[in-house]
Amino acid sequence: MSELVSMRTDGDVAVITIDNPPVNAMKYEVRVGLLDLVSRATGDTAISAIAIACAGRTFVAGADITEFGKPPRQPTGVAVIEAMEASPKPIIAAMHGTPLGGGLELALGCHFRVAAPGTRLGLPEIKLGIIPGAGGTQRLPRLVGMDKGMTMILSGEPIPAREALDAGLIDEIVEGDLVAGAIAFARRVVAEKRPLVLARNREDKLAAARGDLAAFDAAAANYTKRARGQNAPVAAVEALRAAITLPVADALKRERELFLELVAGDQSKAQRHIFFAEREAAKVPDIAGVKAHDVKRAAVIGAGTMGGGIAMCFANAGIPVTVVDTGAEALARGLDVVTRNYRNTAARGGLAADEMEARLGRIAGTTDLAAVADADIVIEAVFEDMGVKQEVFGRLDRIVKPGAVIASNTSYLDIDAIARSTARPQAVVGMHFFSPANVMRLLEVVRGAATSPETLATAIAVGRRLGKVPAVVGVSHGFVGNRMLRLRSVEAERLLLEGALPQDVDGALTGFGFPMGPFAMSDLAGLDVGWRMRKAQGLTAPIADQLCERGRYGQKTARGFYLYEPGTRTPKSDPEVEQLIVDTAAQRGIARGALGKDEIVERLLFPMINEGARVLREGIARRPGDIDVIWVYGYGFPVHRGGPMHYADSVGLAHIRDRLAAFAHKTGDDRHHPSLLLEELAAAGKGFASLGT
Ligand code: T1G
Repeated sequence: MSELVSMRTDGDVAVITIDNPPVNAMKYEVRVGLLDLVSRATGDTAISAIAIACAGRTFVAGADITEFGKPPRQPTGVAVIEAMEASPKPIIAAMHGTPLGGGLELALGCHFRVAAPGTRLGLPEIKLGIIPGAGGTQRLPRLVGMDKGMTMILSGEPIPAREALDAGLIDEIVEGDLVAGAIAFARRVVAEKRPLVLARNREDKLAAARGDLAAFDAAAANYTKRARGQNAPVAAVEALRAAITLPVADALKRERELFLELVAGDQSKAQRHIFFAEREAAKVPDIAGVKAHDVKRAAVIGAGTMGGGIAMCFANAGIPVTVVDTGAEALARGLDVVTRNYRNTAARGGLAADEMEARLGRIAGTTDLAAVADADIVIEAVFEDMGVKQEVFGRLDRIVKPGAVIASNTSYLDIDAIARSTARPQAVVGMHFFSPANVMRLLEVVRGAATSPETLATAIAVGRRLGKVPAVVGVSHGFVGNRMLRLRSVEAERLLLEGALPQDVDGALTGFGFPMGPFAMSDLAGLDVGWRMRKAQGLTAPIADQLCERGRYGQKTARGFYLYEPGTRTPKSDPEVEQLIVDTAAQRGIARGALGKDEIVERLLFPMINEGARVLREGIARRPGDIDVIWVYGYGFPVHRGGPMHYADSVGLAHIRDRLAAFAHKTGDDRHHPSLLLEELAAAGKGFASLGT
């Protein structure tokens, strides 16, 4: 018997309720309780039907992820589901909130499923580097068909109740009291003697896929070609293919084998690390319990690319936002880009027309700064220059109402210096969005020396409301992400002089799992952006600077490190660039030689990991996991490697220390010298994980 699962009866209907806050994860005690009560209700002659529901904010949101990697305890979720499927009495799942993973699989083991409006149902296991392991790959496509089943399992994205009803995943949407609705549904099933057809025995929805394996393989290839070295998508496709090629019992067995292999693998360990690190990154112990200000209105200063994207975030979250720009033309241009972005999304079917109009309706434009006086939060996104930002903050200080948060979207500059240009530095914080701001999930929240706990708590809460992953960092040039990126960029240029070509360096990183390499990324962002920044800081990049002097700014000029055919974004190598690299190396007396993929990866990642260790030691980042979350959500670090610090532990810090020492000897670059923290941990045979997540 378990405290976490209870049963009551409503006439001849047994109602089993799971109550395991915060998300009713199906941990061992829940499984024990469920199996016990389902058996009891099944054996009770006074009971004609069973409803399974959950207390709290959601139906079971999956297996308990904290149990993974530990010795499995019986009964498993599979055993509980098999017991339910053996029941001669109808079992109805009554779902609300987010029935996900093992929670939805539990419901798929029931005879019927009803849900409250607003329920979002999914199998997100792929995001944890695994596949559904309790029958989801077999039962879901049998209810919704292979196309939808494949989309849900390979994307890991949940679907809303209405869509689930239309697809046959649920049998009814219950308005009002969910459990009462489930009991009424159960009574109808009994009264109408409806046949108890298990999802696992449904074959009708798979007939089409069975008849066209080629179509299945083609659809599956669309997913696996984007796997970038991840094992789970490939395994998910194998399990789904088994659904249309093997008897269900064999296919279920194969699914379980694949699941157990993946859950024990390094990729899932890395992705589970990111799952929990993402939730930790926004936790700041010394402001625990501090109440965030309520934000009803927002304002964005600057209608450029970042300003427009940030405004879309607020509009998407239902928060009215005023965009201010000094020039009417710049303002109009910025708002046009926003409108075009929404229209493109709507045209691709990613947004309903009425929702698009609603979001556009929440965005107002003005050239009058006074219009932001009653905003609860103001985000400055003007030109990346200290003087310009201090001037803007000085003016905002005289306009914005007391108690409002004034944030800067600077990606490098000193938040304390910006705050000192106001009389209320406690209200100033950094909110560093990543481009495109309406797409990228990371938000570096920069805590200044004077930032008050309320201001920080508000910035974090707003970040979450905008659907971002907030990570709190301290003040340092480039904060955490860009500070580490600088090391990688310097090394990438150095590798060109030593013998690599842009496509070698980019290929090594995409082979490692990044979506794009440093040179293709620079061409996308525009080489002139970095050039301006370097000039302002008195820094150089031997090749990039010369490309800019030749007007090669990347995609926007169809020439950068690569060539781009008109209308394409496909990088093509350019002999002119290769000659420039060879000539520059010769001028600097650098002998060029062969560089292997592994050496290139080490040269790019180890110096930035070393800088990450410095960032930790200085307290600019609180936890190694924060750095991992920043790199996974802001810089495309492959999630199945867990971010740079988790990856470093998988390689071994002693190896990294030794390689860095060799790099330092070769390059003479002080930044290559193993940092103190790295030295200490390596000497102690420890990893970054020993510092706590
Ligand atoms: N196991 C353990 N802890 C969990 C958990 C889970 N499945 N889900 C959430 N938590 C913790 C989380 O760490 C946090 O803790 C707190 O609950 C609130 O979460 C066999 C094997 C449900 C949409 O992948 O997506 O089933 O930080 O902050 O924003 O096939 O949590 O407070 O200490 O995220 O409202 C599949 C994972 C598992 C869903 C709620 N299920 N969870 O979001 O709250 S694999 C998932 C979520 C599986 C089977 C396989 C979200 C949420 P703390 P939160 P939220």
